[in-house]
Amino acid sequence: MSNTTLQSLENWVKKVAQLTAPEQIVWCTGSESEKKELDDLLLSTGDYIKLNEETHPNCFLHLSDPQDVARVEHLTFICTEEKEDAGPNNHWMNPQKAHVKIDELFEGCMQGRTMYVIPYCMGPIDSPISRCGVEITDSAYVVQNMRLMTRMGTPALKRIESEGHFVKGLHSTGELDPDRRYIMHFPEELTIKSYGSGYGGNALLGKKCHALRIGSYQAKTEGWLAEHMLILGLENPQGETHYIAAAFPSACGKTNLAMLIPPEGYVKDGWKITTIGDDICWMRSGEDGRLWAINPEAGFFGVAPGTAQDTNPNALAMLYQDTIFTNVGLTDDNQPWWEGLDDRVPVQDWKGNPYNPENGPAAHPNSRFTVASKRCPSYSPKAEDAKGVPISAIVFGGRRESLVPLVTQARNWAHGVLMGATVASETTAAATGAVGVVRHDPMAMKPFCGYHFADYWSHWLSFDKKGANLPEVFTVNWFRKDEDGKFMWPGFGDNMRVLEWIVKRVAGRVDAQPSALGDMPKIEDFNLDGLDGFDNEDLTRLLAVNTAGWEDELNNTIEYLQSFGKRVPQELYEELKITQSKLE
Ligand code: GTP
Ligand code: SPV
Ligand code: MN
Repeated sequence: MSNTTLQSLENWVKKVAQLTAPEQIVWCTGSESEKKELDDLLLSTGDYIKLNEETHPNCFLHLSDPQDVARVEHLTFICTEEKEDAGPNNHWMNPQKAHVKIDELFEGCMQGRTMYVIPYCMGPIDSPISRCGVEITDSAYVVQNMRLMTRMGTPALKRIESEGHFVKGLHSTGELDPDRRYIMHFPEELTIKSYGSGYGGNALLGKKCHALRIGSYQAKTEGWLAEHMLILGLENPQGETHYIAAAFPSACGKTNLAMLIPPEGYVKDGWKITTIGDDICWMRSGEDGRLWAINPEAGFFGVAPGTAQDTNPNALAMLYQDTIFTNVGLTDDNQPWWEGLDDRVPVQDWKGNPYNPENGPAAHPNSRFTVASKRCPSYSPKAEDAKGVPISAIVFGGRRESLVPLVTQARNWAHGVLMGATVASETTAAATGAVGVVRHDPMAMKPFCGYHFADYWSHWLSFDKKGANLPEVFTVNWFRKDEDGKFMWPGFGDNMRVLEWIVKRVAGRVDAQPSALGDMPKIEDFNLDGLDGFDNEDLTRLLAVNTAGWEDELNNTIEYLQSFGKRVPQELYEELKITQSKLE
């Protein structure tokens, strides 16, 4: 009996089985009994540690190989026929060579293992914006994560069969040897091959590999946008909701902003934030000229450290049930624990060793939780809406301890695209390599754009056409530090104050203070009520433009843009010149 009516899928699975030689093949349906069986299997193999059933029912801890705890950008390749199409922003390999290289690793790699076939849909099953894929993997842990992160199983398979096409993703954990590890993308073949890692973005192929790298390539070809953005709904006391999409690099605050709970005074006045997504946003122009967005994911793969009652209570509330924790510490009564959670002292660290602060943190800095979106108290029913939500504002940001002001509004769309293209941010533990180094991360897509950045910027600019009713664009920075290395802006829930100004600007309810970088809040329009230890003077400092510093930054930006060669749209240079002349 065949497993699917789609011959191309059946054939591909057969071909992969011939290459990888699994002991058995399981087609995932997404059923509850299948979930239970795999949980039991993972417990029996030691890949899962059962957490305290009273405090954390149906929650599990997985500890990765210590050499496999983050994305590996130096082993991630975009394999297009022409090298130039991948651009200087990507590592490139000739597709024929890449297939040979990685297929050698896949050969016989599933002997004695089970091969899981996971049909999945990125986005609501009935949305025209959604796209489907099939991931083949030999990791039951990956299956359980995909179960939470995507709409997987029979409904997805049905959609794939009726559409007749899908993104092919082949994954094996292999030997977890960093020297035998590659994450390869073949955008022109809508294919992904990932070998040698079981972690996050390297292994859950629907996420960064499909929804961003392959997705951005498809988006460019078909006229839409696949972005590394959260989506939130902001309801004001008048009952109007504005949807905001915001791009911050990995581990720079998307999950936190997406689930923000406003300060007390705001809640009293009737302000409310709802969550559509925390990591990825697919947008396209609607008939009304606006950009309409969906969250292609169905779950959160969020950073654990720093998640606490006073920073992100909505996130914490969803983590007491049906959650997979990866690489966090354990308390003496088997509860998950990470730095910043509370003042209990854990007994076990993320390597499974007895906790000793001299060996470093209990939780790995990139330790994560995986949980279904519907468990989030602020999750919006609009996230399930097939047509998506209309975006009023796009926000770009990064982690910058100096120079970049709290908030700036772009003069127009082209200036907004420049703002996005010139974001630089301090690196974090979300990828292997040095942490805290400032690097350019345009639109927070440096590790995720599946093609040449210059073409990507042209694509962004192309949305400014007749009939378009585009979002306003802003830049923010929550991470300025003072001389003592302390964050100057309280951040977290208080970021609401910046969002309020943003939606008031969108609605034309408030004036702005022009600056060389763009429009900024007038001090008197910015709500600081109830904010202890932060006054107008502090705000003035956070909105100041350091002319000399910005002259350097812009010179550096020009050099950066020039490194992308002739394909860079001239409009970006023109906008940059305008900013430079305003600085003088
Ligand atoms: P990815 O899942 O890697 O894409 O990360 P993300 O962009 O969703 O980042 P997340 O919200 O998980 O935040 C990463 C880290 O930044 C956490 O340790 C947070 O506690 C911290 N953080 C988030 N928002 C703020 C803020 O407003 N101020 C400060 N100081 N830290 C923040
Ligand atoms: C990121 O690094 O931006 C993440 C985590 O969201 S991962 O899924 O590993 O890419
Ligand atoms: Mn991310």
